[in-house]
Amino acid sequence: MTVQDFMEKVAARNQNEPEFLQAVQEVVESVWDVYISNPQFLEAKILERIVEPERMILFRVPWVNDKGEVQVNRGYRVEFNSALGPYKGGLRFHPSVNLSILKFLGFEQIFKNSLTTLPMGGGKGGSDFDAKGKSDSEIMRFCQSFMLELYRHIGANTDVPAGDIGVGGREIGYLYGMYKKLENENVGVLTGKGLNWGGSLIRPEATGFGVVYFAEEMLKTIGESIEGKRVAISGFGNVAWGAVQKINDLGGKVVTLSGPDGYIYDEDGITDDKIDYMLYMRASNRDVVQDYGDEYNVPFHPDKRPWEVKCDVALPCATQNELDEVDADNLVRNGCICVSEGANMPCTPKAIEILQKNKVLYSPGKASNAGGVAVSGLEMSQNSLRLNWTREQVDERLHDIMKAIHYQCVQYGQGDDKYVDYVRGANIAGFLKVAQAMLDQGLI
Ligand code: NDP
Ligand code: 2IT
Repeated sequence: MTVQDFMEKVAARNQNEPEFLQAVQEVVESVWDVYISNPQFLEAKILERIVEPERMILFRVPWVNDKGEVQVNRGYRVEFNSALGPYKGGLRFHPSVNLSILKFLGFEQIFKNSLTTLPMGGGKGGSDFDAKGKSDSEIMRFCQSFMLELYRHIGANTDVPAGDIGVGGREIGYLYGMYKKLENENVGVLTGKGLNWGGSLIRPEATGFGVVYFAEEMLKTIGESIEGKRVAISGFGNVAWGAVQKINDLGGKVVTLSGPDGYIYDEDGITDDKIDYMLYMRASNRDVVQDYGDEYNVPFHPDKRPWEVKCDVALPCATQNELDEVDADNLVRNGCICVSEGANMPCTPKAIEILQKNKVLYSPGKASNAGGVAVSGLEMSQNSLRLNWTREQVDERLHDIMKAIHYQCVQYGQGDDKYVDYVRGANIAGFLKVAQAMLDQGLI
């Protein structure tokens, strides 16, 4: 059997799911040699089993808008793999959401969670709900209706959702309120909760902080650091917000942000005094980055991506497939030395090939954006202990976890020329732990 034979079978079973197949292809290519040289894995058909979700739940989400009109959305939860612990992963609310996207995200989450060193399985969920232009009460009613079905499938020891695109602290609050009303219990069934009701310090910043900690580790391998570097960031959501803060802390300068409408270029940098404006833009539900350009009188480039500007480090933090081969060529030509993914699968396979061929330090999201789910894991620990750790305690653990993930990538991904293939490293390290756990637990 070859990778191609294997992928043909997966493709036949998962038609019209390009994002899912893209994610599977990458992992299968990375782990293939390890897989076929281990008779136990082969006999137990670990890879065939790992690409099949343990359970997928699809449901109707009816709600009423401010005009009194009935609306219908679709809700999903993909419970992909529980070998390492309860299913764990975010909820995405975005009009583009479909089964292919949630299966790709759930699949990636298995290996990401494995890399964190914490006991968490992989899952993902969400809805095609579009928050753009919706009022706060509409968002609340939608979240309540969504939980009215989801609650029976999740639990603090079963499946623990969190945020992703379109789901932040506000949405988690409405979802948690409804869960509590239905189950009459206060438990760590969701993460990303508010600080006064079970949330963890640093969780909002965690993904962005983690991406930058990871980039710092990558840069160290070539004797470099974030200090003094020009950084291009895409998105202006939760992940981008945390990354900007940490880049500033470490003495770098972020010169771009982007949205579905284009990107802004701020030569003076997104300095600390401008960071709160990112929160304002997200909470406005307008979904445009042009507002930043107007507010600070800096250039806005409509319908363009930030990868055409000169930068040393690029952190794609918006969404999947937002950096293609043309963008990768531009980055290489402009002297970019490090691309670390904040979003899930933002670089296309061709872009990755170009970056790696040019020996640019490149890390896949499952390694570099794992800080978010890692601190979610720490939130679960604090909930179980009924204790809150300090900012410093959580940040230190996060930093240590990002270093541990980096170490695993180097261990399995470093080649003879010392260049680290972080894709191979992350996939093999993440896979081995899950595969062994599946073997240990028998045919389930
Ligand atoms: P947010 O909703 O806070 O921000 C997402 C940003 O990306 C927004 O600016 C959003 O604009 C933009 N965006 C979404 N879709 C598109 C699109 N098709 N084209 C251009 N821009 C788009 O989400 P997060 O910051 O939480 O998530 C960003 C990425 O990071 C996602 O890939 C997510 O999976 C990943 N991630 C998130 C983690 C977390 O803890 N939050 C953890 C690890 C990874 P708009 O909504 O208006 O389209
Ligand atoms: O993609 C991700 O890792 C997340 N959206 C965070 C998941 C979580 O459970 O915190």
